Amino acid sequence: MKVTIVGAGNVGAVTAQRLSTLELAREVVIVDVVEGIPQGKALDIYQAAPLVESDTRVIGTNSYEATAGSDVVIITAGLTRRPGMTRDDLLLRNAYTMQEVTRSVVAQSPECILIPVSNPLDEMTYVALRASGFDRRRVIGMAGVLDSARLRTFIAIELGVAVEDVSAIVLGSHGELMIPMIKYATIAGVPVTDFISAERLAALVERTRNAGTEILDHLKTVSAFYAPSAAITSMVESIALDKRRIMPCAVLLEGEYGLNDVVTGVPVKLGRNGVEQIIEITLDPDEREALGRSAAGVRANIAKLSI
Ligand code: TXD
Repeated sequence: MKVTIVGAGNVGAVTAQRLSTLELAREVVIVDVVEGIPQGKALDIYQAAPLVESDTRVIGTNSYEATAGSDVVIITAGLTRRPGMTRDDLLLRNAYTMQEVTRSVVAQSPECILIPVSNPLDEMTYVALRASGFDRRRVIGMAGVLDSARLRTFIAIELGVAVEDVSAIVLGSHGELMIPMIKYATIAGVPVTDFISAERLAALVERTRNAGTEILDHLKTVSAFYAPSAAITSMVESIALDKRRIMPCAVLLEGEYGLNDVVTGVPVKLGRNGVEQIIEITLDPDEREALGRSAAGVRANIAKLSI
């Protein structure tokens, strides 16, 4: 596997480190517009190779030639919201970046699988899909894996149980309108509702919705990046090893869940070809309505973009 990461910021660099430590790729290429940053971070990560016993080559660059023939390309390029910047400003700025980056990536790696990460995630995944001209199976936004990990962590903390025994899935768009599916959350196969009161569960759901903001409040100037990079890595692992794990990912819907021409988070089977299957789980009427509302928010934003 050859993996390119566009954006040598916090998420990009930690993802490169995780991929190389786990030796999930033969080569990891980090690209950024800022001169020196991808080169320096790549070299630093590469120099850990003998210590972590990894043979992954890690390369940093400001141009796309070295990315040629990548199997997977992760796009973390873009801005995070600054004071005085509206959400719409961010949407337009990052959409422009996502479009430019996607075109550059695709010119070098026409067969790759794209994993957009930049925010607003669902909208950026739509932009990458349209800019690439790829089949929807090869454009897979990362958000649900992170949001689900956050919910699983909070449930494990609440009960003092091993996180690996907690299973939970979060659907919908990445943001306040995400839909933590408590109905399907289990602990060692037993419904979570057998363990935690409805009131406490509502609090855990709320904490999950605000998990990114909670971290931002602590860090002030940068947003979360350790768990996001772990989420990206588990997606890459499922693709690289053709594990066919079921993970919530942001994909284009074409009729599934009654939604069309919009990207939102749903469970998919991830394998060597990207999305091997979109899984339609049974939703209650209120859950279906919440998913519709979540998707409507994304659709309204997409309409603001000239794509
Ligand atoms: O769940 C999720 N999807 C997310 C999304 C979880 C965490 C972070 N999320 C979003 O990912 C976040 O809101 C940002 O939009 C991206 C990247 O987050 P990160 O924390 O890594 O941001 P940084 O540290 O600011 O890094 C962004 C890098 C920085 O080095 C810029 O120089 C670079 O992107 N950048 C570019 N690289 C290449 N090409 C272009 N055009 C470019 N523009 C900026």
